[in-house]
Amino acid sequence: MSSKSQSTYGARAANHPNPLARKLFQVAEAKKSNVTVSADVTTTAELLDLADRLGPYIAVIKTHIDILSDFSQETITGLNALAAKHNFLIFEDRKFIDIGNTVQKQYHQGTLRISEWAHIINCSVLPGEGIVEALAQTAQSPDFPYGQDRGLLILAEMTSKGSLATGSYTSASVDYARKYQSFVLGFVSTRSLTEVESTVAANENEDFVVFTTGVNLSSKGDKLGQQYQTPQSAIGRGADFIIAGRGIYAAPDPVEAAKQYQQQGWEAYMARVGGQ
Ligand code: 5BU
Repeated sequence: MSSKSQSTYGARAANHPNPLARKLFQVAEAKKSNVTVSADVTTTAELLDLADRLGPYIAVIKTHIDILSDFSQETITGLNALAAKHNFLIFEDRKFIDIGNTVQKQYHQGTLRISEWAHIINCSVLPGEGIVEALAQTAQSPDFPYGQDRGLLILAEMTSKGSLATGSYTSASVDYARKYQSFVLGFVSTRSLTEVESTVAANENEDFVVFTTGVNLSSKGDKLGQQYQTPQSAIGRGADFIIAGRGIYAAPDPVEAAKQYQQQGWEAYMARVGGQ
């Protein structure tokens, strides 16, 4: 695991060169939460209701904005207001995967206007280096209106059974993260990737943030190939932020569930940093 994994969120916030990574760690520290809730509901009313009720206990809300049946300006305004009210960041799990010219338009134009409201986005590196270069170019262009308040996670591994995001694909994810470090915050992966072989040398100050999906306290998987691990296991393997969907929003009491994931995620983190 990376030596940075043993540092506190506060220390990582203080030392990180990327402003959005600093903000992310500051939010985690301030709210004592490393929970990202995957709010996979299908109407704006449900999404905003969940965001408002779970807001105090989470660091990040993860959306799949294209599963909403009624996406509109109200969705954007509501999400932005709740992010400010509860001090959480918004991660759109859009998984861009196309040539550079297309993803630039999907990110910064189009119906969903993702750049307007999503602090964090992610992409697959299946298309090659150009996808990372293109998204970084858009977000770092002088006319991009959201300044340094945007960042990218590279989807380096997946939790689904038989995932092909392994081996040389995962290595290339690390290569491109290192090459585009000013825009790439880190990875969506099942573990820390510090030990993964890469053609690009690690810089001694690098501190990639690891988000791990497929976290669930009461289930081992679903009927469609999803594979779960617990907060303890994910954080023990290097996750900095744990992502839980159905484990929270489909629980009988989502607020109680969010508190439980928050507590377990925080205890596992405290154990990792040696109770500092
Ligand atoms: P669940 O309800 O906790 O299984 O939801 C998991 C969420 O994380 C869901 O939004 C997926 O699209 C997302 N996900 C995932 O499960 N596994 C992955 O490897 C990646 C994303 Br990348």
